[in-house]
Amino acid sequence: KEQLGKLKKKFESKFETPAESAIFGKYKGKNIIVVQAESLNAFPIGMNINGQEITPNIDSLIESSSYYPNTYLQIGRGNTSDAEFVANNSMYPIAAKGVYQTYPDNKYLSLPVALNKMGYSTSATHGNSADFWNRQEAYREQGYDPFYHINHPEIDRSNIIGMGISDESIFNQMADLYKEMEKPFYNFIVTLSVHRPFELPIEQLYLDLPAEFKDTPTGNYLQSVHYFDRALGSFIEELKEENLWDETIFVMYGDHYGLVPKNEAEIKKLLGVTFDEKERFRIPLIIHHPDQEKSQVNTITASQMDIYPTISTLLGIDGPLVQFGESLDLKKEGFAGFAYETTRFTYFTDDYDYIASHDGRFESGTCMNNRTGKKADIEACRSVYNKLTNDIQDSKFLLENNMVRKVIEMK
Ligand code: GP9
Repeated sequence: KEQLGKLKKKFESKFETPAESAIFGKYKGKNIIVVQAESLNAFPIGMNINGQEITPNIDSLIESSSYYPNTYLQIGRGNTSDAEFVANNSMYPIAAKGVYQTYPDNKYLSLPVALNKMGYSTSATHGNSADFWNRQEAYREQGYDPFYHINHPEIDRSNIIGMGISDESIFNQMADLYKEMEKPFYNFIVTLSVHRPFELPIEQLYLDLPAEFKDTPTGNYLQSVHYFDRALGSFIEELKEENLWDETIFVMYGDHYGLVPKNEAEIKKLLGVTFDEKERFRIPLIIHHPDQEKSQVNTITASQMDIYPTISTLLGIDGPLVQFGESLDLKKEGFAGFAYETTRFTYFTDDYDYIASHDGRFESGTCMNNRTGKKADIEACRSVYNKLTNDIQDSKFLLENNMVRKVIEMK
């Protein structure tokens, strides 16, 4: 009870900031479409090979959106499903088999739950079977209904790439379904076509890559990312044609890395990119506000758990809410913290990175000064480390004891 009281105060005081901000509620009542892009890292964004843009549509979306190029993934054992959880709940995913499989029946205060209370229709879309990552079960308490999956009666499953319905087809079908959807709506789309081993049908290999890329994981990955980019471009066009674009907050981010550590040498050789842990964890985050015409590139260190607070601030969702992340329109100190076993308590900030040690002791970790690229005195990393360990413990406590909603609702 005492711990709950403390946590309640913590979230209440955190919430005062968005409530007092000038942008709080600026886009109240607008639709929201969030695209969680499968296996999309940030490094291909803006890349050009032999005069061919890898992501021409994402590049042009950035030209009229807010772009956060230093955003980091925060998945745990639930991989794609944990990215969904983190972005929509702003909590650390500490769970033995991923949050959707470990705590599907908890009561949550996720973005769809909060929006539902505000009269939004809230749906999720994923072109794979409903039970993958236990989504069918988990989506009930996450607040998505309906869930458009591969066997949903309103979904056409004739166009398949790899693990499920192609991105092009699912985007197309959703643009059609929006016409009849009760407004305002929130639709969360989890894409699928960019998935290992990144093998596309020959008709979808649109890029003409140099010979040395042929049959390499890197070449196949870039082809897949380019395919996704095309599908996304057509989707945005359709939203514009249906006059939904200016009525909608559109968010797109990557869930986790696609290529893996064993591809590091090949990526360096073909693209000149150092695919170390930090680069591997870096994903794109783009937020297009209704009527936004200008690009705003914000290089602050951000993370997937900042997505929900950013959206809740723009929409003016009433709080307090349980959110460990921060609204990016208000965030002053860059920060991304990690809770997965192998990276637990590692964090990145604009100034310092702390790389946790395997023995778990703070002193045996490494504190790096990002300005100099050199090792710093370990003490420079201590206070942020303490905050992160506290947040991870609080997140774990709330999940294990099913207290997310209770902590806010208790008197
Ligand atoms: C499965 C899809 C992929 O439905 O979300 O999950 P992943 O293998 O990337 O975790």
